[in-house]
Amino acid sequence: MLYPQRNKTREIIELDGIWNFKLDDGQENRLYENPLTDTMMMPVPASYNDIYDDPKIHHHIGGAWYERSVYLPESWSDKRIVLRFGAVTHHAKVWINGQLALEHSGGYTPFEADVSNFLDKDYNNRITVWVDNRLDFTSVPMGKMFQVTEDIKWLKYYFDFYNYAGINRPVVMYCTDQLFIEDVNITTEVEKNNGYVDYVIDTKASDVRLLVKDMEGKLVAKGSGLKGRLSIENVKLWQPLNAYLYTCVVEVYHEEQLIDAYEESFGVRSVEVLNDQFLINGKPFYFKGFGKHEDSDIVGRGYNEALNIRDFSLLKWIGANSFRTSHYPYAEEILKMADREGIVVIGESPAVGLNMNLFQTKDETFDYINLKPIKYPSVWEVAECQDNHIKVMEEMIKRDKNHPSIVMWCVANEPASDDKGAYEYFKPIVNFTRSLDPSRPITIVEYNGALPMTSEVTKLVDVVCLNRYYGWYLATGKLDLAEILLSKELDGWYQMHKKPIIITEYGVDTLHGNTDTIAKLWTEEFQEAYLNLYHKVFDSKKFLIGEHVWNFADFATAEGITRVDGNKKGIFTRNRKPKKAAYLLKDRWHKIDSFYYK
Ligand code: GCB
Repeated sequence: MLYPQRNKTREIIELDGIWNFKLDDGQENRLYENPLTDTMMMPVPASYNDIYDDPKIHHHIGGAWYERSVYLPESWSDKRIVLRFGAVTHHAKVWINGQLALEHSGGYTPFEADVSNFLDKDYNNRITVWVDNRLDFTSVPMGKMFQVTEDIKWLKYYFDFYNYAGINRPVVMYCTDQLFIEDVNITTEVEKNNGYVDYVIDTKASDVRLLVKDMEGKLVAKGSGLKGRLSIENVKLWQPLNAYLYTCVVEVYHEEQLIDAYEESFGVRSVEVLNDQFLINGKPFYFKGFGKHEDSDIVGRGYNEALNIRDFSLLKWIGANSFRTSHYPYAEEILKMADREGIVVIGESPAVGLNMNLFQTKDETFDYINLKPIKYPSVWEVAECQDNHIKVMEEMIKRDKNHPSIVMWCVANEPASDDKGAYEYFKPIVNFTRSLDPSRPITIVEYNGALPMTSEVTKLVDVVCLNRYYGWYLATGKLDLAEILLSKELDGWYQMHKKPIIITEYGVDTLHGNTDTIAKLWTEEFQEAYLNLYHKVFDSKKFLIGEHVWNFADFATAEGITRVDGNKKGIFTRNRKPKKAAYLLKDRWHKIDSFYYK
């Protein structure tokens, strides 16, 4: 799906700003039929949870209503008009002037529709959005409603970040001609000094012309037709931390008149997993960076431009070259920043927490009303989300395929890969992902409990990605033991599978300012000691090709007895202040080149 663009032929109306808002009364009533009454102000984009001092809004489970209106300019009268949401978490229904115009499930990918027929050109059109934050066993991610009595209910979700909801990303209306460019697909190959650009343009138009321009705006290649191959002589490659972007200008003509145009930027680079190396442009790359979150004060998971640029600045400051979009596809704007800054990205789907046992609490394993224990089933016996998982892989790849920064797809984070049924669940999803994008390697991130001989999914992936917490969740505080366990386990994975390994999570909860002469749990000194130990082990393994610390910054989670005001494994606080360990990483990573470290 193309990102909205303003150019010679396309116009945009931004619909961000203050919308009317109210919580659903639980009846899921027909509030879209008339203008909403008794509303409050709600910023868009933002999560609604932390804007007001009202626990009912913060803890809300269920539907919520948003509303605003829009006038269309005269010039749009014979145009195709599209309404597009960057992301609404997790389900949305949208009415225009009381008529249902679009519907979408999946809280981290965009959706749009041609709404021309719903709009009144002479009228202030009312847009009403119903947002639902509930999850179940069919959704990605999964969740479950526990209803003890009519009033006592909670939404259990099987992931460690706050279930922020609302219109979390920008909303726009844009217009195109009736004959328009639907999609632009670009893949590249490199051979000696030449770059090859293979393109496929989706459009009903027949006269399609392409121009490729370099960063100075100089024409470097020209083509025409719906598909083809262009070559760029003396090509400048997109390199980690040294990005170079070309622009492909696609134009559609009718009777020699320009009727639609779209400019897609792309980089020329190659990616390949060969033996125990991850090659970018033919050279072995070493991942240094973080698992992140889209998370900040007040706006929650709402798109936050200033914060995102600040984060890229900190990534550069600390010497990182990559991050993973844990645990959902991030805003398109963030990927554009990564393309431009040369930050390498592992693009992850929202399939987090297909591993309910990791998250069970006493409340869910004991039926208080009938006073008996409840047996927790294996996730593969209850998950009904395979179709939606495939759908979200498709949405993510269709949205993100042209970003040079994305070098690998992560199909899921920490599923119960060692439970019977994991292989059957993942095989069709991985096959589908490969068929849609054969150009990028694939991974599934393994949880603490999965071992080289028990994981059923390692044979499906190109790179083994492990989240490891020896010294924290296991062998708590015993770093000498942690060192032995980590080292042995890493050797075990490599010996058995002969695939390169990235540690996609390692880290400890650390309270900023909590310091001690003895490196005790939760102190800044312990975080440093833990990282030093892991780095010593990493440096002794040639097949270990990357280190992503968990997490870039402290972030909000559901309340719980192991979370003090959220997850504190950040190297930066939630306000982006460095903990002591930030300097340790800065020192280490600036000495590690992106290429040929191993
Ligand atoms: C994990 C999860 C991540 C959690 C982290 C933790 O393995 O992938 O979402 O936040 O552990 O801190 O427990």
